[in-house]
Amino acid sequence: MELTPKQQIVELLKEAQNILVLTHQNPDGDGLGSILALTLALQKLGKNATAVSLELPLVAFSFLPQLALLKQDFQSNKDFIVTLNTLKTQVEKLGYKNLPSEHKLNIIITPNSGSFVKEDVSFAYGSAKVDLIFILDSPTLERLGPFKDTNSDLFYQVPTINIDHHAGNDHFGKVNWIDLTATSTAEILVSLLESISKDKPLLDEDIATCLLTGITTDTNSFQNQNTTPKALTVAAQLVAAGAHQQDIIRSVYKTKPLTTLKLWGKILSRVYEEQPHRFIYSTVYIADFAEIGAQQEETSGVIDELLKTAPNIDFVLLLSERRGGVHGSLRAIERNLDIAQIAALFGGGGHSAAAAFEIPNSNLAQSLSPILEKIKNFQAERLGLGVQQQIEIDKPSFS
Ligand SMILES: [Mn+2]
Repeated sequence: MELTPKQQIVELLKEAQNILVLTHQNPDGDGLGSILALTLALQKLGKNATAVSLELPLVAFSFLPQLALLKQDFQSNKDFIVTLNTLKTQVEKLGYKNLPSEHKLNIIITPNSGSFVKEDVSFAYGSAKVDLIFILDSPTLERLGPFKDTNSDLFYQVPTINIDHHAGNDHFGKVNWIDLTATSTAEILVSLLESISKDKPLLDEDIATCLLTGITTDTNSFQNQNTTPKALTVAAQLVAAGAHQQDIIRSVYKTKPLTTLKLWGKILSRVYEEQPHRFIYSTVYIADFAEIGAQQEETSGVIDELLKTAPNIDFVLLLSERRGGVHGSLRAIERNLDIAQIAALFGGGGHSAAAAFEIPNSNLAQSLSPILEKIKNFQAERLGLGVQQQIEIDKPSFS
């Protein structure tokens, strides 16, 4: 009988001792909360688990428990092993001599009798000191960013477990647990933790706080359409286990640096309404970030917390100019609109309620009008704007 991904993970964990836990580049609340929670849980089981994120977490996540566990660098074992065949000749003495001026190291082997020949020597690479890798909340290996490039050997040598909830996940792992109905990777982990330690419950205050952070941020504090009864039940379970829900809300939702408020002010002052195409958009320029001293990431939130509250529209678009291109963030308000279709017009993607796209090597001066034109055409077709007159003639009672 074939094992489920969860059962396969439980089996792999029985053998594994040195475990690496990773998430995507620029980790969000779900990525960070998930790797911290899993690392803490594995350590409780006596495993040598290490969470690595090359970037420091955003200030908003500094409340997360045990953040010090997070390593900003990682060296996989790159030992070079010289093997000597001692079947015919035994070693009497072993030494080495460093010759820095010649950039050489001599390894000196003295036989007890007879002599060694060239054929007695062979070379190998040490196996990585990692025997299992978890990759959490990352739809592709590429999303790991620079970590993937500097440790590419590791992903060939060591089995990888891919746990995620994104529709675009490309099943890069040896084991893939992709649950599209889960709000977050953290929600999937709650079920995993129950299975890997049936006798002794792993949830404690810290682990529960990390996991609740993932569910809270990926549902935008239980406001998004993706908030399922299951997510609420799991969240209740985590609060009961001691999760510090108020810390999460205060740090993630009720505290904003001044630079963020100023940046959001700029964005709000530039909101344009496109009617009858039923959307609003705003723009933020590289010069704005420089002037305010704000970081790129500080735009996140303005769209969900403020722009989305606009009335009589189907969706919101925020265009931010970045080094190397223009980034578009989209959020649907109208339930029957799959916003990923609009992102796809520009080669992007996402979920039906939230999606994004990237226009490389461009700036807003070049790309703003063509982007708006394409979206207006899409909406005109969708809403039947061009043929409105005809509809009224055909169906006089339409109004
Ligand atoms: Mn997530």
